Amino acid sequence: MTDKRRLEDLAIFGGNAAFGEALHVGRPNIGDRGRLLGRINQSLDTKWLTNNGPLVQELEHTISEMMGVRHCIAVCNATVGLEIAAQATGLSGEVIVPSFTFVATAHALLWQGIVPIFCDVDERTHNIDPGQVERLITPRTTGIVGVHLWGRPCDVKGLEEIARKHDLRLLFDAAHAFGCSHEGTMIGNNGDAEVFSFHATKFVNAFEGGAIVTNDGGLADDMRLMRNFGFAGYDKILRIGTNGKMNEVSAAMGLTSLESLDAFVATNHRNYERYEQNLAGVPGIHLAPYASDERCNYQYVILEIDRDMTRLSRDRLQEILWAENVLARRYFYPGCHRMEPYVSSPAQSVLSLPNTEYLALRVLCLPTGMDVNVGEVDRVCDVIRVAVAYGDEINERLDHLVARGTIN
Ligand code: T4K
Repeated sequence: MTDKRRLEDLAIFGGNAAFGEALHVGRPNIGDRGRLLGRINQSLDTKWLTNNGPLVQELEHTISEMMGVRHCIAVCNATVGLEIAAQATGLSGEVIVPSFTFVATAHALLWQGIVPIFCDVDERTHNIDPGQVERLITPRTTGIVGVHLWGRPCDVKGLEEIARKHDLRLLFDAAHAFGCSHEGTMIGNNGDAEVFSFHATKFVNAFEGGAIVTNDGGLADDMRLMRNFGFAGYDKILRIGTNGKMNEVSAAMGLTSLESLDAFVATNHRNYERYEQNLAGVPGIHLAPYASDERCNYQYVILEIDRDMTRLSRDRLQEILWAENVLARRYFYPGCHRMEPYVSSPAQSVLSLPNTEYLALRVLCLPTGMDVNVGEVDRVCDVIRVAVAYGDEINERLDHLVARGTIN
């Protein structure tokens, strides 16, 4: 175990790395392996591997019950789920989305020829700012996609009001928000539909997977058809569709993951509180808060780094952590509007997204999940504390090493 107290203790200056093995953001939670393998065996025994199999149906039923939502359509991943939801709600032309999100939110639209129009986020909540949405509406706008970033709910009411007023469809990318509530109601009940991700890195995973949830029966029927090429029977195609089906092995993992949901949340919560305690007095380091009166999954531990106070940029702090084998991530740098193909698109050239730019330079995501214990959280925090305590000296030394070409 490494004790980090002085500058020389940091691995970036030759000290021993705090971790022998990499500490990842998004290490999968596995759950009860026996239950998982039992379910996979069941699928092998019955030779029903995919196409709306019994495990997929059970998963859909379980999710609907948990959310208190009428319909759940399990899909192969959230990106395809968003594509299906966008098609089913008739999105076309332009759709307003935040830029501060994983690029899949925007890609799911552009992949279908819908132009994402990037909106700025609220600096405090990191979520799309309804106050900015309205000024982006044009005659070509057909909808809004809100993202509950880090599992913290969007201003749902604000977005609903705008959607109603301008007759727009409203979807939510709820990839981060499984098991979270908003004003006492589970996420999954808002807008026309919401889409969850069960990617391996999500706290509830299905290897790859996702779910579209909605209270609109007509929309649900349509999305079920779309998930399976538009088939309504062996030879009957009712509409255009894709292959968005979840397979039985994924559903087996999803169901097994759900059985451990409470344990996963408890561990995430414990780790979050430990980070909070450890970093409370560190100047310039702010932990993005979760509402104590809502259900939260705590799967993202998000730091905001105020460079004026820490004297260290977010990128320098990340470098220091990586040298210690703590693979902290710059989610979602640099913002979709700064990525191809959006950055080269004339539609985006007039955009000014100051809060997105500001956050994209300040946010750092720290490791948590079942693979991270409190002792490890303490060691990560020790590194951050030393780094901030010696901010100016670290900069001086690193600038010197960069100038000499020793590091980049
Ligand atoms: N909307 C939002 C807001 C999203 O955040 C996402 C996905 C989506 C939509 C789309 O959902 P899906 O279509 O994927 O269902 C990860 C995930 O790949 C991505 O799903 C997720 N968001 C995003 C936030 O994070 P990256 O860029 O971090 O890389 P990745 O997945 O290669 O690895 C992350 C870390 O996890 C690595 O350090 C290694 C570790 N890892 C990863 C995998 C896959 C493991 O230890 N084991 C594994 O099996 O994207």
